[in-house]
Amino acid sequence: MLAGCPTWPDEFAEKYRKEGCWRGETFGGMLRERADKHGNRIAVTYGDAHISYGELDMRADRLAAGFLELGIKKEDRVIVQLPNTPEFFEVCFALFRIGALPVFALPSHRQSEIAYFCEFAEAAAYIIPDTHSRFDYRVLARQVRSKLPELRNVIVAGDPEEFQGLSDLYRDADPGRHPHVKPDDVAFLQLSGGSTGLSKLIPRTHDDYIYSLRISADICRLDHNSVYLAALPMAHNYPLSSPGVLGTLYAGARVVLAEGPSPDETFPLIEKERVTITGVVPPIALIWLEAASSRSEDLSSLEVFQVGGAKFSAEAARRVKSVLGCTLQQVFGMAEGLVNYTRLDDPEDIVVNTQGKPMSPFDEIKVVDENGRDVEPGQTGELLTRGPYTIRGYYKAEEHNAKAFTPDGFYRTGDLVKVNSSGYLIVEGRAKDQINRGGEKVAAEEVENHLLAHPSVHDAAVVSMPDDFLGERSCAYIIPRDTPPAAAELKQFLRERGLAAYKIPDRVEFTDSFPQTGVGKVSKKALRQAIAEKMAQAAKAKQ
Ligand code: AMP
Ligand code: DBH
Repeated sequence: MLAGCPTWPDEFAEKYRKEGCWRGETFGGMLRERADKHGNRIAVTYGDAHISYGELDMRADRLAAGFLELGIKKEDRVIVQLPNTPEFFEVCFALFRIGALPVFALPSHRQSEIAYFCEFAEAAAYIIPDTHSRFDYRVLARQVRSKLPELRNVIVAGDPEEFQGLSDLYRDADPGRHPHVKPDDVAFLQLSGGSTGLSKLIPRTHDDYIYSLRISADICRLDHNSVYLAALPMAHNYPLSSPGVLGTLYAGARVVLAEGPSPDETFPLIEKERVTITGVVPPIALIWLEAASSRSEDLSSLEVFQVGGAKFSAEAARRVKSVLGCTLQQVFGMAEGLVNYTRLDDPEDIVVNTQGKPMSPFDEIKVVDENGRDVEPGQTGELLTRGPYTIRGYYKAEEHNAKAFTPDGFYRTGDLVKVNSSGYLIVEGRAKDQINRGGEKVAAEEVENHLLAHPSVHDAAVVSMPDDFLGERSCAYIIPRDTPPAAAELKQFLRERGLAAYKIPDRVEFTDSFPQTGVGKVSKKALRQAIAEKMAQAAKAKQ
């Protein structure tokens, strides 16, 4: 087992095996099996390219040989920052096969995030596209390398310039040289949205993740004829696994890759490829609902439309069936594990008004008050969970783990929920210091720390403010040292520090002091209320 990764106590591991959750599969083996069984079937469609299971399997082996030749070893961490292109799969399966661990960075991450992942994970390699969405990742790699000269390998899909070209790494396949990879080995490190400062790294094993794929594929009724459209960046846990692209490959079905989630990108693909299922976040769902009536594409192949990552309003949820002509599925999940789904045959009331129920009968759920005591049934409290695909601790985070998990191994989700009489969860809010910007999670503390580095900032507090479109946006309250800097200058300062765009505060407010709680902490609740009231008044004045 990779050092620094807490794991399940033996009695739990035994139970999950005995109950048939963990079946001893690995990702490398899973692809091989699909390729052996139906090698000619298409696994991935990207533009006019159709890649079969057999080809994907072969290319992963050839790349695995190249990675080994570069000196990448079992348990080495490799930062993978690839958009929705076939290389994503080839790279991941090649790494899985040699037991090296992808760390799934998002395409929107910049120098601040990437340098931290490389340094914290002691990365053996960093894999990027040449350019994507008009951004040159080689420039980013240069910045990271100037801070971290010890980063050995920068590997580029496309024109590598001074770096290592990915396309030059495909060697003769030699699976006999692959290190032995066990089902209970960590397969990769997923990212948490973060609540205390920087993103934590989440160790997921082959056993636990493949179990989550199997039940997800089952609940979403994937079969060989299913076609999953990857509209969101697939490195994110939701489009990766719920059932996402990996659940789709698990089911032997076909993944269609979209560059992005806009109707211009996705609607023609749905029509052309006869897509049956896709997943988006609430703001994208609103855009699709708006666009559907005025567009001519035939979306009739779509059977399941998943919405998750942030709370979807009941009003919008109610419109899905009539506007898009398919079944809505709400998905409430987290990269740490637990995923809740509404089921495809659930009644309208459940589908519209709840965020689903746990996918596994072995998921354990508790809803507790501030003192950790169970609330009365139906009351709101913090959701705690434990189960066969929920981690027991973050990677190399002993101190944080002591707070984020209960002594008996329940993960404190930081989500405020209530459970209805049929066991379905309704998300009511959040106890963690995080902004959920339309599914993109922003840890307040991370942004505050960057703001505090500005010479004119005395103190900073970042909170959410309500937003019709994104659900929430971020507002930075600043106590300036003397003359307040312009808001635009502060935002530019954060950009120059290499912070991902979605973490740049949407609004900046200056103040002389922060409201305090009884014990003298900054009252974020009071700040949230203040900005919400200010926005409501401004909206009223406009009318
Ligand atoms: P992450 O830590 O980035 O994996 O994000 C997981 C968090 O996203 C959860 O703990 C929730 O706060 C939030 N989330 C995910 N799906 C939903 C949903 N359907 N409704 C409300 N919040 C959600
Ligand atoms: O927001 C998430 O992290 C998320 C949402 C839906 C997730 O990780 C998932 C499903 O698996």
